Order: sequence, then structure tokens, then C-alpha cells
Amino acid sequence: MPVFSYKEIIETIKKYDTIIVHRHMNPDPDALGSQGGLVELLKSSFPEKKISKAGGPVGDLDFLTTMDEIKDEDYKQALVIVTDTANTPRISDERYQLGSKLIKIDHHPNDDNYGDIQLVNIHASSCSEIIADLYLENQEDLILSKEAARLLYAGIVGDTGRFLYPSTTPHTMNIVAKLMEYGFIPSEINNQLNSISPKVAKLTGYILQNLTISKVGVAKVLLTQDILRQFELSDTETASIVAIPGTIEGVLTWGIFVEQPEGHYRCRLRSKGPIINEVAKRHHGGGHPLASGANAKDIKDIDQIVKELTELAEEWSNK
Ligand SMILES: [Mn+2]
Repeated sequence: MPVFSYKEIIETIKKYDTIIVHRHMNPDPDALGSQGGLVELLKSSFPEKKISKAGGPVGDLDFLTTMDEIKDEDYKQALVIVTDTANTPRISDERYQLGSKLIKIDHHPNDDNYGDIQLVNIHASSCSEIIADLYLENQEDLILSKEAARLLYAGIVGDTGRFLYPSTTPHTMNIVAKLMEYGFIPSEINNQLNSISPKVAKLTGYILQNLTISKVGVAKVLLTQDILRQFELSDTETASIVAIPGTIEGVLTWGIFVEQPEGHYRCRLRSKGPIINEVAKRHHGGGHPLASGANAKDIKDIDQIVKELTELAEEWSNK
């Protein structure tokens, strides 16, 4: 694990009057929870500082938080912090480079060592958990508001699949218990995060109908541009259906292959056991051991990915 120090981060934050927090493109609840949670935490702790959130539109997740308008000149002398983003091409709003110092805070494997300071903990369930840790370890310097607690809670709920995934630890639950004391309404967030649009509900039906499951437990489904048009959905709106195959008995690892307008396929890979991020890395992607993303240029490439998942599933079953 890379060496990091909370103190170094707090001391750096204290030195800057302007702080701009970025996160990854196509934000999920943890991207917004860690970004918004950190911004709220810093605003209540240092009311005299100018602290803002940068990045593209947040879509349906605007019940969590929305972005601020930031001018190029605001970056002069600014401290930039990027949350939940493993590599620089995924950072939303490339002006993150305009600041005078850069901090990376993340929980993905640290393959892209960007930033002057890094706080990377791959054992954390979510980046929001790391921000909560940052607060808990520095309570003499920081003040957590109810809104910050709500956002961090949402990020943890999002990235743990409501505490379903193995990344959920006793430490995660301790943090969640502390956050819940701040008075927001957890069930309200749970319901908001759990609800899907009627369009996505219909697509869910399509996926369940068309999923193939092999003998060793490799499931796959292909979503073509035709299908997405039929359901009036874009690729980004398909994120919420990725977990569905995992709920089916006997499914060990799976891929959802989404055709892009340019013709190639975005591959969402998941697993309940076999470590799949090496497969993702071999196919222009990466990610967590049990949740990764990759790219395939054609159906032959997809077949190769499925073959590699099958080998992993066989190895796993023979263990
Ligand atoms: Mn995350």
C-alpha cells in the first residue's frame, strides 16, 4: 500500500484559500458522495476558504449534489483534489491540471500514480469511506455537517451495493453507524438510489430474458445500439443493470457488452469470486478485482474475453 499521511493532506488544505474538487466522468454515487462530501466537510471546517465542485453534468443523481461554475482563473493558486478516479483520462473536466497542487484520493488499484500527494486505500469500500476516515482521524481540525454525512453515506451505499459486496468490512459499518448519527434520513437515500426508471425496468426484463449462462457460471449479454434505441436508453443509463446477473444462482462471473455508437463495445465485467481485473487490463481496461471495465473492438474480441472469464471460472471451481 502506498504511504500516505492524513496530516500532510490536512496541512496542505490549510495552506490554500481556493480548493477545487474533481471526480470521474459518468459519476456514480461514490464519485459524487466523495466529491460532495469532501466539499461539504471542508466548507464547514474552513468557512473562509473558497471551495467548489468541478465536473460535467450529474444526470439523475442531482438529488445528491450538483456542480459549481468555475472560471479558468479560479484555478490559479488553487489546490485541486480528485476523488474516486484511478487514472487521469477519466477525470471529469481536464482543467484539473491548471491548479498549483494536485491531491489524489482514491480506493482503486493505484496504477496511475498521478498527483503531488496521494491518499490511496484499496481496502476501503469506497472513496467516501476514505473521506469519512480523513474526518474521523482529524476531528480536531475538521467539522462534519449533516449534508456531508448524507453524501458520504450515499457513496458507501452505492459502492457496496447496499452492503452486499465483500468490500464491506466491519470498519465500513462502524463508519456508517457514525454517519447515521448526523440526522439525515438513510431510508430516503436508500430509496432514491434503489429506484430505476420505467425504461431501465424494461431493459432489465430484456437482460433477464436474453442472458446466457455457461456450465461453469459465466453469464453474458450483448446490448446492441438497436436494442438501446428500442429501449430509448444511452450507454450511461445502463450502469444500474450491471449487478443483475449476479443475483442469479450459479452465476460466478459475467459480462455486459454494450455496443457504442462508434461500433466498438464497452464491456462491464463483474465477479463473485474469480479475480477479473487482469482480464480487463488485457483488453484496454482495468478496475477492481471483482468489478472491472474493458473494451472490445468486435464480437471476436468479446468471445476472447468470455473465453478468459471461462478459464478463470474453471480454475475457481477446481480449487
Ligand atoms: Mn468508488
